[in-house]
Amino acid sequence: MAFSFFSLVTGLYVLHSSIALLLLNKEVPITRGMLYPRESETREVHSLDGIWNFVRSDPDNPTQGIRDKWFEKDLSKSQPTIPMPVPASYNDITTDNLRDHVGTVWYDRRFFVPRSWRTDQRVWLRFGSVHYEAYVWVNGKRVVKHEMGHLPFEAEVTDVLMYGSENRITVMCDNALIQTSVPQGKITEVPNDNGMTIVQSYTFDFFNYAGIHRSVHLYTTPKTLIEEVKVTTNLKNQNADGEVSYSVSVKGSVVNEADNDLHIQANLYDKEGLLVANATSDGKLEGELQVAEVKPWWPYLMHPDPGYLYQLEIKLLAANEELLDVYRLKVGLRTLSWDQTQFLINGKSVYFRGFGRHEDSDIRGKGLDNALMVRDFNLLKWIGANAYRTSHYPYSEESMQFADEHGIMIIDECPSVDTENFSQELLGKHKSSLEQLIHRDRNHPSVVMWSIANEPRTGSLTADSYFSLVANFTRSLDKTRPITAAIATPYTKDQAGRHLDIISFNRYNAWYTNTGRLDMVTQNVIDEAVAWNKAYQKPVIMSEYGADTLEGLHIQPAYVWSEEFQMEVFSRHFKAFDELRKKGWFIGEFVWNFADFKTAQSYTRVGGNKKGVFTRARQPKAVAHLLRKRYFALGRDLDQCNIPEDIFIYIAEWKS
Ligand code: BDP
Repeated sequence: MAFSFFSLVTGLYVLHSSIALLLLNKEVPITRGMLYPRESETREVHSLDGIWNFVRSDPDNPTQGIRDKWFEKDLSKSQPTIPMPVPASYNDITTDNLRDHVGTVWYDRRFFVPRSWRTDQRVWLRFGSVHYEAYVWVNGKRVVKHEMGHLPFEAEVTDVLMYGSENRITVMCDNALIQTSVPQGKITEVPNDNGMTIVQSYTFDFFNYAGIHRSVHLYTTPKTLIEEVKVTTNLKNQNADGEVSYSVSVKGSVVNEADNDLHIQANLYDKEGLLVANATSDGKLEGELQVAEVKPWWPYLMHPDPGYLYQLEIKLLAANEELLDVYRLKVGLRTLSWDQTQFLINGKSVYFRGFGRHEDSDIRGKGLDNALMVRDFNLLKWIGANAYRTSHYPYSEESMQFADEHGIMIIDECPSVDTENFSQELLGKHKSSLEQLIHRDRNHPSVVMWSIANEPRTGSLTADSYFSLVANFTRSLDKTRPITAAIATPYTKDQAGRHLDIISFNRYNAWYTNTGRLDMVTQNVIDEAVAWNKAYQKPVIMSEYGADTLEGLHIQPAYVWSEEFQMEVFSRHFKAFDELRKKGWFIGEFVWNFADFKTAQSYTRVGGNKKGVFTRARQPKAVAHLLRKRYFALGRDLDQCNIPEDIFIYIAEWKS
């Protein structure tokens, strides 16, 4: 009996390990180009944002539009259309059940291309993001297909455009998530009152908003163009001098690089527009700029002048010095380093005080909204945060630029959330999501860490080999930043931590475990953080903690869902964090969540997840004032920042 039980266990183990071994490290497609569209003396940018025409497909017949070739003429000739704003999620725009639509939807619009664009140049069509899968036609010809929300894609459309006349763009977008998409979901057919219906389900805790989420641009480039710019920076002599290394790749050169025909003139300007360094690469498309008396990029509250950015001007020149193309980007000079106990920026140890967030708001869903973005950064600065994690997918490029400007550090997360049922196909897509993310964000000084997943199911041996492959792949693309993942699997079972540089854990003491027990928070947090550190000997971050809170609900003594309870939960965590900080390897605290956000319908969610420190309308709950005091107190103690005058309101004269 004992023997057969043993063989059964061994058999299962072998089976499990062999599944683990089946995951192979296959190549993933590598992104080219995709520089953020910027105007220059050689480039023009036109926006295609606005009101588009929109059709939802019959959920039972999602490919009808392809078969019937809806892209060959105006959508309105095939189906009745409704107006739809771009960028925006389509879900909350109408008053009917478009919110819960599963499958494909179609967009189209007409646009003019000026006659002047016919000259000797190229035209590109670029999407900031479409969730989840997009097929794009211009004048009836398919120009690009892209899978993965929250990431940009583009296509050259020079030869399909009609110059000096009207053109049509058609987009089919599919929101279906399956077991091999990133993130994963399930599509099932279930009986309803009228027969059968298609249902989308997913385990992650935010609404699967879909549509054309970010801006659509047409832009021109010369025929021979700067296709890629990769920048790394370094500081030397105790941050007195700086170095910017750049490498450029060019598309469409008539002669190859080895012939020394093309070269780069790189100029670096400071904030006042003064030239501080320049170099002309000699037949090469890369080089270094030395910056004396450099102003390093520092995080908010770690320096009186945070987020200092230079402008790097890249000029592509022909052999005869003819200017072929110009591209400018902002550059922050800083160094990152890490070891078994700390994470340093410019040689100074960092303590992260931040948030997990969402791109989410009323009506627009996950659509880019500049007003919301600027308000969010004002709130981040008001509350004294120095960091956030782009939970649980890449955020807009515009927000990454804003974070650079304001000195907010970003833990940049790919869209893999609740990762499970590890398969070869999933691994390929997961790696591709990281490849696209790193390609997009590698030049941002604000990006200080890559997060390769949120709450993956890391308890199995398959997870071990899966995350070893994902982490090594990420390192192969960027060695300058550490890797983390926000883990909720208990440390006793976790198989992923050994592949990370920094351990992040999510835990909801007094909420999902020991609900309401405020007396069971502090010691549990300390014990768990200590255990993670002991297991892996790496720096530890608490990447999520919090409690759902209905704004305006007050109950004394504290009771779940009340503002008092949220404040108490936070305060008990603060106590644990201060104990942990003394140990020397605890490097950060991230509240869940910055603001209330929408989720799928569930009886545990009242109109969505209410763990926000701010409401969905971006107004503070009571806890925001408490958190503000802590974040500034930490800033003063650790980084000698100034405290805003209004942080302590007058109550009485204290007699000591
Ligand atoms: C964590 C998830 C996060 C959820 C949060 C919650 O990482 O996405 O929103 O729990 O339940 O497990 O509030």
